[in-house]
Formats: sequence, C-alpha cells, structure tokens
Amino acid sequence: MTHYTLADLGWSARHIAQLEPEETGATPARVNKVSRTRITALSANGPLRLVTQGDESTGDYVTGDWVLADVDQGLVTRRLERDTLLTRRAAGSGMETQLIAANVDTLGIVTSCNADFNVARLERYLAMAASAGCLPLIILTKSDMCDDPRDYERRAEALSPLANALAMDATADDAAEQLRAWSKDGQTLALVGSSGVGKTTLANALTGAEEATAGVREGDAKGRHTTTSRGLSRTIFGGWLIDTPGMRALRLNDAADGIGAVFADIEALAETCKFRDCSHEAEPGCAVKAAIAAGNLDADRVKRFEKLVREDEMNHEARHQARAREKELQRMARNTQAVSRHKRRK
Ligand SMILES: Nc1nc2c(ncn2[C@@H]2O[C@H](COP(=O)(O)OP(=O)(O)OP(=O)(O)O)[C@@H](O)[C@H]2O)c(=O)[nH]1
Ligand SMILES: [Mg+2]
Repeated sequence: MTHYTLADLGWSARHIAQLEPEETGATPARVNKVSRTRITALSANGPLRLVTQGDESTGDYVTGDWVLADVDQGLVTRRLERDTLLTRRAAGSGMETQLIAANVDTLGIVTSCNADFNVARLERYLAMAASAGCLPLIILTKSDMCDDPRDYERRAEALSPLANALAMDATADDAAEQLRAWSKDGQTLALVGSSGVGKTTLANALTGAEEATAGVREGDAKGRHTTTSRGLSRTIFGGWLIDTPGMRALRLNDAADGIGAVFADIEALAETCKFRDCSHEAEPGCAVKAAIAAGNLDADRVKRFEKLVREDEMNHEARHQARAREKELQRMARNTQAVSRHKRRK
C-alpha cells in the first residue's frame, strides 16, 4: 500500500488556515472517488473509505476535494474551501450542475489535430477553466498524424489571450516529459475533451498505469467512450492526474466570468463604443465594428462570443425562474399547512 504525506497530496498553508481549534484532531484527506453512498479518500494514514454525516449527500463532494475525516467513525466531518471547482451543466436539458473535479491547478483541454479540433468547443472549455479558476492548457494530440501541427497550435492560441497550446504525439516516449511542468510536486492536472482524443493515453504516460484506451473507429475522428469514472492518480513527477470520461457536448454552468475572461479583449473594446448598450450591429461609433473593418478582430469570433453570452444569459434566467418556482411551491406548502392547522384548531 502506498503512503503519501499531506504535502504529496497538495496540502498547503491555505488549508491549515481553515482549521478551527477543535479540528486539530481531524484527519485531512483528499477525495479520490465518489459513489452514490461512499467516498474514498487519500490521507497520510493511507486510503480511507468514508460516508457522509446524517442525510448529507455524497453528491456534494467531488474528486480532488479536501475533507476533514473522523477516521474512527469513518465519517466526513467537513469539506474545506475549494481553490478551484470545475463544473458543467449535466447532459440533457435539465439545469442541474454536475461537479467535475475540485482543486485542479491546470485544466488540460485535450483535442486532436484532426476533425475533433473545433474552435467554438475550445472556447467553451477555456471559459469553463476560467470560471473554475484553473490555468488552461490546450493539448493537441495526434500531431504524428497531421501535416502541420504548428498550424493547430497557432489556431488554438489565437482563440484567446488565455490560450496556451502544445501539440504532441501522446503515444511517443516523451509525451509525459512535455507535461512535467503541470503535473509535478503536488500539482493537480485534469484532462477533459471528447472521447478518443487520447486523454487516457496521456494519463497512462504520466502515471505509469495501464488503464484501457480505445482505438479510433475507421472513417471518422470519434472514438468510443472508454474511460467511465474519475479518480486521482499519482504522476511520475509527484503530482496528481484526473482523467475524465469523454464529453459529447459541454454545456456551461453560470460562466459569465469565464466567458468574459476568454473574450476580455472584445469586452474591453466594447467599453469604448459610443453607446453603452451598443449591440455592435448598426450603431454609429461602434468600436467592435471598427476593429473588424480594420482587420484587427475576427468577425466570427465576435459572433461566437455573442452566442455564448446569450446562452449564458438564458441559462441564468432559466435558473432564476426555477428557483422562483421552487420558492412559490414552498410558500404554497406552508400556506396549506397553516390552513390545516387552523382547521384542526377550530
Ligand atoms: N497516433 C496517435 N494515436 C493516439 C494519440 N493519442 C491517442 N491515440 C490513440 O487514440 C485512441 C484513443 O485514445 P484514448 O486515450 O483511449 O482516448 P480517451 O480520450 O481517453 O477516450 P475516452 O476515454 O473514450 O474519453 C487510442 O488507440 C490511442 O492509442 C496520438 O497522439 N497519436
Ligand atoms: Mg479515456
């Protein structure tokens, strides 16, 4: 059984500062996997199997979380504040938030140098990273199967002032070495992206494990879903890696800040439009239109920005309405209870 120190696990002064005097006896642990009923975590005393207190759901915890545990009772007593939290809206049409991982330092956005490369999708992932507070790193795999990987790097880095891209052959001997800076010394790197782009291939190189990877189907760029769960794996450089199952579509979750960060240059430009509520369509004195006309700004990028903002506003509105409906239902339930109490008293 492998033992890690708290420092190995990424424990830091920020965590210690959160401890209350009466919590000095608690065992800090980093969440590895979360199931419907159980949480497994890594601690300085080895792996722990924990349950939550009372009627608290394990769904409030996610891979990468720091918790305090009562080891004798096998209980999670508290979750510590998260430095970063990656979320998305769950697949389908609902509004539920899905937690992806916590306390991730770098989000490795994996796509390949082929038909999977999609600028609108990359922008969504960049916005997700910015909302979460993670450093984004675009990893462009399958460079060995394309003529001009540098061109992919350039296109990825042109997406945003935040974008930093790295083309590589994930199956090559030096693949792990190229990711050393983001996966060493207690640093946590999470890999996200479509199915079949090479996340697990990179994860295996970084951890020395042999998790199953999948061959890409003939004729299209898509793979089958091979990875099905998430967990923390120790990297050969002393950091942590979170491999995730491939995502079909990324639905953003309250990402206004993230979108603003990815398109910070457009937002700054829009501030200088003559009208505060400029729609960048036909108004005079529009700085965005002027920049496009001068060839300093890509019109398609502006359209994609506006589409993401509209989508985010609609989500925000839908969530607001759902909350209002819930409140109204609670109010009605309280009234009904009050009426029946009144009747009983009569
Ligand atoms: N030639 C080449 N093949 C690669 C590269 N990266 C991944 N592959 C292959 O692509 C296939 C899919 O890789 P996986 O690592 O399973 O992909 P994944 O992203 O983990 O997929 P899911 O788990 O389904 O989300 C495997 O056969 C890999 O060997 C690369 O850079 N070059
Ligand atoms: Mg995989």
